Amino acid sequence: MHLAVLTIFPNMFDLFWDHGIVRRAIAAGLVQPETLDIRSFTDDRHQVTDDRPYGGGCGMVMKPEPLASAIAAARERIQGAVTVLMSPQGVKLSQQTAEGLARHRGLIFICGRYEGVDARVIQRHVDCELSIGDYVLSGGELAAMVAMDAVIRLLPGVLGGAQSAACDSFSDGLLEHGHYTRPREFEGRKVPEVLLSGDHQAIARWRQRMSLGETLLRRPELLERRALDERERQILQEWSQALERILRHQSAHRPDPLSGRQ
Ligand code: 9D3
Repeated sequence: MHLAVLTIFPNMFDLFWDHGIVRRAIAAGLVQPETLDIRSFTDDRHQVTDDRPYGGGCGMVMKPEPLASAIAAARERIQGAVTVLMSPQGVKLSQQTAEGLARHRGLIFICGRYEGVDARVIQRHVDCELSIGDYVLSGGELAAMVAMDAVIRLLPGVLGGAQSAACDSFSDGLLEHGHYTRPREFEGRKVPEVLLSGDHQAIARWRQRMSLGETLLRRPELLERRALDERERQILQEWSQALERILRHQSAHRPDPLSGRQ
């Protein structure tokens, strides 16, 4: 996949391209990255990329001409690419949107700075706008890295069998169970016995039970919008019964109304 980034801070991407899975994907030829400096598409002596907003107001706006030229240059290099503007007004990135982006042969990420980008560039040259969540960043660069990271690990061949994208908890719609490695006891806490048992079926069942339990407690909305199979429904029934049992036993601890004690 071809990935182009348009930014006024191209150096911010050096570390991103140079580490971990992203670096491996590039080395394997699965990702062809390029970073274009929007400033190099200006034609004035001071290479200005921003200007004051018409109508007044605080902050500056990204000038349309250098950005439009940069987009044209990127489109020229990557035929058929989709242009994605990183923006707080965009649709929120999810595993599902990452999967959609991963299907294209090329993506051009545009990183805004200042208060925003001239609206006419967005109307004419941007295919979609993407946010990474409801908090304020100083620009689109980190957001573009987040989006590209999520996309790159979905590309065929990027992850080995041992850590295939199909194993990722979010592609399954559930949170993950806890993970454990040596030593068997750390700061007084033991690794759950079943993980040492060698009983692969029991281990798989335990993991599924913990995964559903974690999701129920921390992100119940994930369970609400997901179809549950027979086995998953049964495990949730068991969690529910465990809770009911605890609550029923509470009657045994109820303060005696005549004892005078709370
Ligand atoms: C004062 C109004 N702000 C809009 C919420 C202005 C503003 C804040 C931050 C304009 C641009 C930015 C820079 N942010 C991004 O470019 C950005 C972003 C973000 O701030 N949060 C989540 N996702 C993204 S994607 C790009």
